[in-house]
Amino acid sequence: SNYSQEPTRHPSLIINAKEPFNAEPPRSALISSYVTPVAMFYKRNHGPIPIVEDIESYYIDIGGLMGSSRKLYMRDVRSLPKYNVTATLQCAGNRRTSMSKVRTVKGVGWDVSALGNAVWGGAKLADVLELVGVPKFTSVTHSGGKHVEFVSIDQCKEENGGPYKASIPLSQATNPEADVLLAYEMNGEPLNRDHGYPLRTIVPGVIGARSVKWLDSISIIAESSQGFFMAKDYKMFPPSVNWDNINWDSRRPQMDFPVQCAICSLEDVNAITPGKVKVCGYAVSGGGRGIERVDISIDCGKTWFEASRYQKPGISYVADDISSDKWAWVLFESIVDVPTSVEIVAKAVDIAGNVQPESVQTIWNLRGILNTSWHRVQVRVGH
Ligand code: MTE
Ligand code: MO
Repeated sequence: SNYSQEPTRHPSLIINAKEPFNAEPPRSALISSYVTPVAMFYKRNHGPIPIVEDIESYYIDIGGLMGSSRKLYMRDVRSLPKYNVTATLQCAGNRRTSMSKVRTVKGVGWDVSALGNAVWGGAKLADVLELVGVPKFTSVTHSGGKHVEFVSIDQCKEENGGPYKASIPLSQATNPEADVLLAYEMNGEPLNRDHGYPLRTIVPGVIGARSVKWLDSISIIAESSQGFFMAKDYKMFPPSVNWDNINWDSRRPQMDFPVQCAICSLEDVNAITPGKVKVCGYAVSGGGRGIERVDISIDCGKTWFEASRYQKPGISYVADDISSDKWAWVLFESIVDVPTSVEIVAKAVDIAGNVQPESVQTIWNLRGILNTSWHRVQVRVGH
């Protein structure tokens, strides 16, 4: 593996690890547009960025526990109906740095920007699987297939130089309403190398780790993928588990992400003049659960008031609005009067009534995933 042919990236990205390249935008970039520009979208890799030169001869193999197998070329993918799905992709390690302050965790550190909201264009996986004889709404094939595994062409050190792999249940893959895509576009442009050129999976509402980039093959398998990132990573353990007593098989691979929000208009280091302060950020939940509410407090959670939410700038968001983007974040905004130095807190509630936990201590886990605790920023009033 080597890193001599990495793509060029935007200079304002904050680099959390150089090789493999892992970077997130500054907080403020996330709230400057509803759809995150490709250049400002976080980049999460486990190896060098692959190069696919000849798009005409590029294909993915589809096979496994099913009727038939075949090679799928880009022209085959493009011949299927094209869908544009607005979906927020979020790394399970988002906000890991603040969890690591409780107790050391393993993994790349991230502030609050290991996520982004994009319009993904491509074919539905449910349509692709139909091409090889797997009907819509199948949960098990005649030969016992229950999961769909995606294998990449990249080379990851955790796989000893082998490819990145992940799987999702067949029932989700064959459900057109789940909007699982084989995507070749991001925000109306061909995917770029960092984000999976020429073809990647997008699994809306699920942690980013299952949206495999740079596809090489897809296969129907009986059990969930035994790849490192499914079996030995991206699982949520209780706070009592440490590296001496960990039993990876005791937990299932994390799929949906929980309700999350973060304030992006302020950093802990900001010194402001007393008066009105704009508190803006994002809120998102997994599994297609929309956001019901975002609450703001400036007295450590004793009293709260509600922020306004929108998906289209200027139009407030209604959680049960049929036209709302169910896989996508809402942005929120609130004007707060800050007379003295305070901690500003935000928490979101999703449409199932799930609410973010108050403290990061209670959800600490050794891999540092799913830090969805109330988001706090310290605002210093200076002069
Ligand atoms: N796919 C491959 N082939 N290799 C990877 O390292 N990283 C995963 C996922 N798909 C990864 C991958 C993880 S952990 C995340 S969070 C998302 O891709 C990040 O996607 P992005 O870099 O397009 O933001
Ligand atoms: Mo991730």
